[in-house]
Amino acid sequence: MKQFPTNFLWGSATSAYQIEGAHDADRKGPHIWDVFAHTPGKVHRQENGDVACDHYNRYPADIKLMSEVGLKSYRFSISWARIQPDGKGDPNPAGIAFYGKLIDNLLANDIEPWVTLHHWDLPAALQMEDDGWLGETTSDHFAQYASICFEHFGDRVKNWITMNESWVMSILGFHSGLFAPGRKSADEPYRAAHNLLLAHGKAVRVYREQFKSQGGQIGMTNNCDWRHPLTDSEADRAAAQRSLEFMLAWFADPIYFGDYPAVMREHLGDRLPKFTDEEKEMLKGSSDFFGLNHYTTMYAGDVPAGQSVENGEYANGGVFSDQHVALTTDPAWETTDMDWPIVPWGFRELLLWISARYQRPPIYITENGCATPDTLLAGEVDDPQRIAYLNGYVGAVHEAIEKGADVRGYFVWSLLDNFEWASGYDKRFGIIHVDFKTQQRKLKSSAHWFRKVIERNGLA
Ligand code: PNW
Repeated sequence: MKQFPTNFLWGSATSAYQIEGAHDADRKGPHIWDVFAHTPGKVHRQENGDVACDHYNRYPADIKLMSEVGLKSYRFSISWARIQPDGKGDPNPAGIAFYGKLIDNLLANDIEPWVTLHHWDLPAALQMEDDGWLGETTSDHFAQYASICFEHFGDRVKNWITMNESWVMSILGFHSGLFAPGRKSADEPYRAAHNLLLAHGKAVRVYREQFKSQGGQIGMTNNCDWRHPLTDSEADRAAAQRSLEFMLAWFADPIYFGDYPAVMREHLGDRLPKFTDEEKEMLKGSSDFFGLNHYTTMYAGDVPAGQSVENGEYANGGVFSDQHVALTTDPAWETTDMDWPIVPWGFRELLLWISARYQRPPIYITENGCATPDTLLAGEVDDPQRIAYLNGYVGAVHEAIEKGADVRGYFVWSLLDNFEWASGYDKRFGIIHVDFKTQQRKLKSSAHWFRKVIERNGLA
């Protein structure tokens, strides 16, 4: 029996746009994902989050299901455009009321709320008027919005996450253009990332200066794959290290050390924005915990300077060329429905890498999970692939804890099948099946498996 620490937190995670629906209810303003999804050609089969899981109306029933699974905590995100329809100014009472009821209902069911302030759904007005995350004023607006949330919910919410996956927002939003706002640029990802970091820093400053008495904790969540050296050569080992620094240390180094990794400053020169001394001071030590989302692993191979990596299988110019790294996978690895390789040991390696680099921070796994193509058989979803994935990855977390990492919680992605961004509704990440036509829910076999893990506080 693999037993986890007594107070280990077991939960599930979602985000506002992926589950809420009610896209224009109660004065909610449009955000960049509303606009992006309604732009032809951006989302698989032209799907969108207008209705999604209708969680905005069905949250009480969804919380009952969480109880049934035995979840002790629930990570969800607040939609900024419900709180401030144009991203600025006075709060919208209906938005405050909705999240207030959600939080109260969770607490009444003994489920601890973990709240993400920004899971990609930037109010569209800020995109138009302030140039979104490329603009210098958006981070101040974010701190204002965060302050409203602390003021209205901080008496009951003790765990705050400022940003979800700044890497995804920067790279998929500003390099590949696959996600909102759909831009394709070599330099903009670095500028967007810079403003996301400043926004995080400013929100944390507000929390610590004005809401300290609430006694909560606040941090950032970043996503990272494991990057394994393609060969044992020194060049490939350095390439894997570089790749991790370009993916994770890009965001974590400023928060733990006050500045970007040296290797990024060297490779990028003036293309990488600089922090002032004051900003470095503000950022250093600005997370009470290390939020980590993890899904997969790839090999990293060295690409000598001057040689293009445009043709690599996964490496495709811009930020990937900047690193001089080519990413590949092992064809023998099984993959999920997202085509992401299933490599549990990579999770252990990544947790140990984080633990070593940042002096053993408290880590919360704020997302881990997989997409599998579910079919209903006699009304039931048996999803042994998801159970095998979760069993392997939760096992890897256990190994990392045994080897000294301070991992304190695990949130499965996701509670419900939901709107999987550019992939639409095809990709099913939930431990609870959702029929999007009837909005019926059904616990999958992975939910029953997870309930047992939670009850035993560990793996059999
Ligand atoms: C995360 N990548 O997204 C998000 O936080 C969730 O909203 C999402 O549903 C989940 O993971 C599954 O995709 C990611 O390309 C999207 O590396 C893309 C990547 C990583 C995470």
